[in-house]
Amino acid sequence: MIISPLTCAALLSDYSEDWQAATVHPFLEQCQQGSIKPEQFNTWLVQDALFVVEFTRMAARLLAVAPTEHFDTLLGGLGAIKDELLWFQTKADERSLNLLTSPQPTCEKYCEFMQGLANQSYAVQAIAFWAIELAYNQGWQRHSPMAEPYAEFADRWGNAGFTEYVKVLEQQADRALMTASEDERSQAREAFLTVARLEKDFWQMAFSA
Ligand code: HMH
Repeated sequence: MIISPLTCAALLSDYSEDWQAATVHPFLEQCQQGSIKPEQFNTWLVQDALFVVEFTRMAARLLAVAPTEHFDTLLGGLGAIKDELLWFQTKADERSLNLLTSPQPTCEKYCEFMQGLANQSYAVQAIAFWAIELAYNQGWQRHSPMAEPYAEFADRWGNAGFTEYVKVLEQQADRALMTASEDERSQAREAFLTVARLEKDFWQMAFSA
């Protein structure tokens, strides 16, 4: 029997075009140039704050099914998310934006996808979690340095420490995939592609505002 390995690196190379579309977008290009319109940026900011609330719950569910040796990295990630939730509130206050608002359909779809992962194995959840973090790490990094006032946003996900964290998430996801069934591997592929599509749609949602 030939065992076909699946790794995060293989997903990135198998679906490089999808990944490119998830991490390179006019929204980010115009943040870099400083030409993005405030209502476009503010739409992203509010919707992403709503996204991160649901992402926090996804992180908690991931921790709940993770092997003990993966706790340290995931708890560090949850600590960063705690900081991020407060930071989003501060950024919203600075711009007089109300975060108690409804998600747009694209944001809602992304949140539903994350909720649905609750029924999936640790390996599938770990792949999705890594892909979500990598999308922002690479998306913001590829468009750095950014014009003010966007530099701190680019740095939040593009900084070297976050890059290291995402690399450890990749190792943990790869480790989980080593013992995954064929079914789980195909669900992991599916989850990766869904993240890529939803990331592209999320930029487009803000850009179209
Ligand atoms: C849409 N994807 C989106 N928002 C985020 N904050 C991240 C990924 C990274 O956490």
